Amino acid sequence: MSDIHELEKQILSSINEAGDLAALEKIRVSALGKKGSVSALMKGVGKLPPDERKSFGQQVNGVRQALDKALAEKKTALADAALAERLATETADISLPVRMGPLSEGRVHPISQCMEEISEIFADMGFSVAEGPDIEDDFHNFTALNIPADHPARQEQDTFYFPKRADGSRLVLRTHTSPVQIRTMETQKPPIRIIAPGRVYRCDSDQTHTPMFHQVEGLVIDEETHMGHLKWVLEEFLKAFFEVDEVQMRFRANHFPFTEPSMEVDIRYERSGREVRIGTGDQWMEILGCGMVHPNVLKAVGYDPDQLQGFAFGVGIDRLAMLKYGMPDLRDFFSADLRWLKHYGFSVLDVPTLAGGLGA
Ligand code: 2NL
Repeated sequence: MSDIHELEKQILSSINEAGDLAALEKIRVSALGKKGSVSALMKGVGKLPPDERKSFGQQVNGVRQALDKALAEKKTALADAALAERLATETADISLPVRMGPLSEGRVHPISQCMEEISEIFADMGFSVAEGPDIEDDFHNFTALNIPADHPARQEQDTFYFPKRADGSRLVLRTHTSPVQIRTMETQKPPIRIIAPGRVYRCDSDQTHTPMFHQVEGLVIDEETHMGHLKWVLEEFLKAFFEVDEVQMRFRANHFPFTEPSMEVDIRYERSGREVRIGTGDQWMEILGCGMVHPNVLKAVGYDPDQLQGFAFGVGIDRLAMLKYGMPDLRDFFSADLRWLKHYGFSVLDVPTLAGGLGA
């Protein structure tokens, strides 16, 4: 009997002295492993006379539990010590200047910067960012948005179509980011508050149009969101984006298949030299489209238009970026000219935040 306790004492003391995790594991295997000393005792239990079996078995079990506990405690202690050691020796001087290299040389494209800024502004109003595929099917890009088969927006010249598939259907490059909101409504329950920024594609190319451009759409769906909320959200967005205290907006009736009523929004601006000033002046510039989500769109995603309602809007990001950063030509965005990017690009380390100034 005393053998067991002698063995236990020995193992406990070697556990106590183990200098690292590898040594500890060796001790565990030599005691509790398949061929370990304690496991061997356990195997011997069967050979004992029946009247000794029970009490001996209990003792070996007790030893095993004590060893398990000691091993676990030592393991934690060793891990803590290893972490403390690393914290003490691996220091980083965060006040050192950034080393020359990709982080300091590279620039964030103004459009990426704008998308970050826009996401930051809407996040502050409780919106989250949704994403979806650039290649879409007809349902998500058109049908669910109340764009019927004979609608001009489906015409070949506007949409990049993929070749017909076996079933006759054709995939498209998304012509707006609306399909992202359709997919969100299909998979989530209201209330919904999202923006969907991203690339969109139209078969159109001239001085003011590129075949790929950037858009951000917003969507709010719940039981009582109305046009007053829409107006407030847009006003807050425009003020924050252009970093001005006041903006004046003008809502003009318009038509989109996916909203009813639909409106285009102009903002007041003026030119001073080559600069465009937003918020003051006597000129109006069309800046975005919006409206209350059409009941047919709600039906297409399985919502009940008698229970739910909300607004949506769409803004072109490229022109917003040109306005904000005073860039004269849209085509420079896509010319991949490093000199241009050095001039207009943003440092990787200038993360836009509302508190720190967006375009810092
Ligand atoms: C524009 C107009 C707009 C929307 C986009 C939208 C999305 C869903 C439902 C309803 Cl899922 N509407 N999007 C609504 C109004 C206008 O964009 O001129 N964009 C540059």
